[in-house]
Amino acid sequence: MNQKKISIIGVPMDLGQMRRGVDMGPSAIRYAGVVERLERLNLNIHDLGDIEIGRPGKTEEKSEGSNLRYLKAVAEGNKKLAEVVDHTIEGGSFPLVLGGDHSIAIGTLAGVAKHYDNLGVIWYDAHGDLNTVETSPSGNIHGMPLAVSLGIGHEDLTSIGGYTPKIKPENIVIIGARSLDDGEKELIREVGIKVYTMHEIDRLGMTKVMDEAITYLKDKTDGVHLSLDLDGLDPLDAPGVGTPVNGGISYRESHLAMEMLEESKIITSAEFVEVNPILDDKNKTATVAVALMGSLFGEKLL
Ligand code: Z70
Ligand code: MN
Ligand code: MN
Ligand code: MN
Repeated sequence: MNQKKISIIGVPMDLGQMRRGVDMGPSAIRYAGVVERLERLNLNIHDLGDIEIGRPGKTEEKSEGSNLRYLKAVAEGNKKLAEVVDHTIEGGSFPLVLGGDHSIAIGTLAGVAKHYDNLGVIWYDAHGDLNTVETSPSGNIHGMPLAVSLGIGHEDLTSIGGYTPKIKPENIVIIGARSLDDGEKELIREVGIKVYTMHEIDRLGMTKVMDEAITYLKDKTDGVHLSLDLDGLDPLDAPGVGTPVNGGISYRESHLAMEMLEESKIITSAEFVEVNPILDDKNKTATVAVALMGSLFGEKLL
């Protein structure tokens, strides 16, 4: 039988934001049983281990004339990640990337997008991650990866993989947004990104939101990357994240979303990010992440 091959890639990155500990996310997710869970689905799982991420000291936080934190080490780590993701797809395997903070989406998308003419992206997140050097309120690179992938941002980041942009605004759907900065709102309107905020999720229901998102992406894309930030979920269900925002997507709605994506067969790569075991409650958030991966890869209730 021709089994679907999945390659797990850990990225112990915590330099894209201020809360240390999210570098332990890949360990926490492995401890929560990701390999065993997916093996039960009769998938061919390869755990490629972790990408090596530099450990710069606090004094190396700001580099030459940039307000971006740990720019050099974030860029270096993402270059390595892009290579591994690229070779994973070349080898006919589905890349499943485990974060680490959301700055790693820069490398994941750099490795994925070169394999598609029109890559779609589902950005499941409380945030837009659409800040630029100019608009960022924090200097934290995990607030920038979607903008960087659109080709907007610091050149050391947009140039990763040797091409830019990675994605087009009309191929992006953001789901779960409830904490957008002014500059991000402006960019969303300016370039035209489809966003389902919590308002639309409550008004339409997750079924309609996912039906619409899938229909929106299906015909115009030749692959879709799922970038799932655990802070898209409500902090009651996923407390182990650096920037929890109340009023989020529930555990049940998130399972439904994953099940609908699985039925649609549109997802060609995925990453689960921002799991911080230091801030968590007995590895609850990593366990939720693994459960969602189960649904994304075909686990059924009956
Ligand atoms: C804010 C910033 C952010 C994730 C927080 C927060 C960004 N917009 N992203 N948590 N995953 O600093 O740019
Ligand atoms: Mn190569
Ligand atoms: Mn994010
Ligand atoms: Mn977020």
